[in-house]
Amino acid sequence: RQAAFRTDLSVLLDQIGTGKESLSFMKRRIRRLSQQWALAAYHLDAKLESRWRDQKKILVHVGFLTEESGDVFSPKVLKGGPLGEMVQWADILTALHVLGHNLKISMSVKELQGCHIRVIDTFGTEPAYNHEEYATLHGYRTNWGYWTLNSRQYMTMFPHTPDNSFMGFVSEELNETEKRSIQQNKVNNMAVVYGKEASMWKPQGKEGFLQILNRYMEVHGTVYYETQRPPEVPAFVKNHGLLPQHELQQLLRKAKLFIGFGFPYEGPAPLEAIANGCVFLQPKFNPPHSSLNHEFFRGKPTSREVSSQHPYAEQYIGRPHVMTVDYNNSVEFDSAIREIMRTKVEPFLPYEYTCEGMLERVHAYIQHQDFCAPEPPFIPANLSRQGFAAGSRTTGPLFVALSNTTALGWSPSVAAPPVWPPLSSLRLLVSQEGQSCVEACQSSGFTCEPAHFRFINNKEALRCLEVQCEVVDSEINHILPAFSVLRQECGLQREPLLFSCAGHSPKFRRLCPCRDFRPGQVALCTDCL
Ligand code: U2F
Repeated sequence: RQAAFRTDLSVLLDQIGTGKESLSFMKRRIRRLSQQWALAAYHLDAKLESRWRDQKKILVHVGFLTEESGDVFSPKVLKGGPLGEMVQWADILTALHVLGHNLKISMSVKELQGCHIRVIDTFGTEPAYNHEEYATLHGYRTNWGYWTLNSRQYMTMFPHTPDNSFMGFVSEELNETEKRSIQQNKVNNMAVVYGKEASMWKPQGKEGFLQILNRYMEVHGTVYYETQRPPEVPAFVKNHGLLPQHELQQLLRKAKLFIGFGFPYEGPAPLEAIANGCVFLQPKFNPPHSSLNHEFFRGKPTSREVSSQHPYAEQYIGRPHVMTVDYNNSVEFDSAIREIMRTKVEPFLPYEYTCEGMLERVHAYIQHQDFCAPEPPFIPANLSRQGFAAGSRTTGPLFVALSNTTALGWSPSVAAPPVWPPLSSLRLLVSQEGQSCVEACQSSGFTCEPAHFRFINNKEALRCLEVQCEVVDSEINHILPAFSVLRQECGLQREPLLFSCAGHSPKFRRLCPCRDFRPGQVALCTDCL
């Protein structure tokens, strides 16, 4: 059956049920954003020009709210506990409903049946941690992960490593009139602190920079409290208590600055602040935080190095909306505050965090990602130098673009499923020693595409790149395909589940399958829709 866009959310709201603060929070959010979703559905429908979309039966098992999991979230909804996960789940449910799929919502393990799964995984799972046997043998076994899935079955909150699929969530969007009125009513010396729980207000050395901030600005907070002001919150702070989402938005509309103290990591609030015309000021982490050196990330199935409180804001948005500074350097901090008071910024929301952007992405995943069909072996029969259009070799990384599929040995007689993302998006690139494919692709303006590894994991790719190989081994190691310049050793990957954008190793240069992406939508290549 064909899926038809839905703009009426009442059936969804009924399906979610009642009886928990977490569910009420999600329903309030869905109601509040309903018009925005309807408009997005209308726009995407027009953009897709009534192309066929399969209607799928989707079971959404809200695992973190089940009794079986202990449901630690629900009791803290009104007490400053994490809301980011609820924001995301509310938005996923809405997106699936609006796209017209046949949803069943499960809140109990009893209702789970064997099915094709996708896992909502906030911080992501890298391939080395996902493969049970490899993780166990090589020290990547953690509390989570080792489910031996295709790593793209894990869906994250931000585009961390492209080894996983980026699911995301949405933020409030403003129309032109609202944008104008926000800019007229901005209070230049008003700051809101990021942190709804008192414990988030006691990072080391905080007194210093809060004093500096208070020298220039009126400081507001939305910290949960029961009866008295929490001792962690200084007396000069105007604390509003934990606010309902729409009231927080109103506060952000007036404020000029939204300031983070280092925790929580990677939440939705900075995007909401930036969307409401605030500058987000956050601490740089030097050295970066990771599962090796920080309690919060310990046991998480990733080696990702977190360079600031919100690396997405730092890397994908940046100045003038985001400023990432060293909070231990009071001169730098002081001048950042003064700069923020001087600069005029417009409300900004990356397309991938709009309702339309999220619908577009989820639509593409549902329509094109298929983890069940076995991938036919790729035989680069007539792969030759003509198969690759050579790029510039003299400067920068080695770089070639695959020109077309026939040259790669896809003969039309093979009944292969269509490749997605399409092969036209592939750009083969070689990383520097020690560099991952995430970084290598990013530094050339592309993104790593794990689905394309199987096309470049062959001797022909090495030959086209003119890599000197004394030997070419085929091994099980998550940094392969790669080669060592010094030893002239080349290695190909023997276990497709270990193809990894994130992997890197000091003495190896990696073969990286990069691809282009649509402006503001890193999950999708130009021809991906
Ligand atoms: C993140 O979870 P948090 O819930 O700590 O993330 P926040 O960025 O603080 O915000 C989540 C939502 O809380 C709302 C706000 C955001 O959409 O509008 N809110 C509110 O309703 N009232 C208020 O007074 C203040 C905020 C992250 F999302 C999780 O994945 C992580 O587990 C967690 C820890 O790193 O951080």
